[in-house]
Amino acid sequence: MLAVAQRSIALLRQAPPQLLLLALVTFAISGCAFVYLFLLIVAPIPRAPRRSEKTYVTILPDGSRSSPKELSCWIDKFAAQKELARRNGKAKAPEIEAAELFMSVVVPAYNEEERLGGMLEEAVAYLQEEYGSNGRDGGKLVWEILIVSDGSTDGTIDKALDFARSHQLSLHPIPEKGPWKQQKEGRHIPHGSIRVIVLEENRGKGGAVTHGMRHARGQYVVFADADGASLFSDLGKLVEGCKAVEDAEGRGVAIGSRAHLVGSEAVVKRSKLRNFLMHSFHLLLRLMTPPATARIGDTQCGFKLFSRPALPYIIPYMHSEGWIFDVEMLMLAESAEIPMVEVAIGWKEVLGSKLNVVWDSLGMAWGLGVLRGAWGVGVYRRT
Ligand SMILES: Nc1nc2c(ncn2[C@@H]2O[C@H](COP(=O)(O)OP(=O)(O)OP(=O)(O)O)[C@@H](O)[C@H]2O)c(=O)[nH]1
Ligand SMILES: [Mg+2]
Repeated sequence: MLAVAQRSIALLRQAPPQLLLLALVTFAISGCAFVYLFLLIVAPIPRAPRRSEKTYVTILPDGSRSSPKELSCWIDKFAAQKELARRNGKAKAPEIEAAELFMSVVVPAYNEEERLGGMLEEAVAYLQEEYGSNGRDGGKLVWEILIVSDGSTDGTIDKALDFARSHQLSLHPIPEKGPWKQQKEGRHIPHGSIRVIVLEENRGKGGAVTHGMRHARGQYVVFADADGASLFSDLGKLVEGCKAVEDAEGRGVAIGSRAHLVGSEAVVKRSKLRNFLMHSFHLLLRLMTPPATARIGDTQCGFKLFSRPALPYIIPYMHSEGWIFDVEMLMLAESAEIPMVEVAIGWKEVLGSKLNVVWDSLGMAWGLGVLRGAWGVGVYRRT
């Protein structure tokens, strides 16, 4: 082995410099081509939404379940306008269609029949109190909740619709148990506030969130986990934070953050392995992401708010279907120079997490590597 190496080095020494240079360039080009091809094969490309996934069901005023209705989809209209502008040689990108209501809440839900009720109870309590007149006196809706069932095989869909029915029909709905505070009675909500979208097959949290955000009608769009771990009433802080940093086009992102809780009881109580993996992931993030994303203390919190004008710069270019999607969203926002702000929120450990600490951490590290590589070599495009 040593002899072979020595012979090769001797041969290289004898070779003319032009030949050496050629060998080096060929080696570099084939290396780049290999990396590009590899990333082309492994980088996830989301599947197109199926016909049924572009519909929703809700509860009608008489309490019955609606037949599937067409979802309004800003992204389809936006893409069509963009294509038209391109054909007409216009350089300026079109604007996203106007909001129909103030707040859209997207809830990704994978087998969440146990946890969804408590989260919804808190969400509607806050939304109805804060943006009160939702649909009152036949008026327009002010908020909506889009529950995206991510190929759930349990009773998630029925749970969501039962919640909508009981809260819209009864004057005194029986409150669901929530992780934060118990109310004496549930909140009465107008019909149509809750829409259920069903993905035929499981895509992962990133796929479910992105799908919901393609169909949001709000001026602000927040996604929130179905487990109710984030203190929902901190939504107001996110809105304030976002408004404070929005640019001239109204673009802004507010990132719910648990970074201030590191060292607190809730985090310390987590297993040593989980905390170790969390810190390793943060280190990896800091090394591999561009500066504004790298500065964010908590990229993974399931409570992030986007102003509507920011959406066309992020949602059409999303690829990640799994847990790493938050990082992709933030990197896209950063590359479009959208102002971002991290906002400390209340948070609570909720039983029933489906996260597999070891496998999902490995998956996240792999996902981050592929994402960064695909960005670097141009497999993922951002315009
Ligand atoms: N595990 C999992 N969750 C999904 C999936 N698709 C959507 N989700 C939703 O993603 C959200 C986060 O799931 P959790 O199990 O609470 O995971 P987490 O919040 O990242 O982790 P914890 O901090 O342990 O709670 C929930 O609303 C899930 O229902 C999926 O394919 N798998
Ligand atoms: Mg959770």
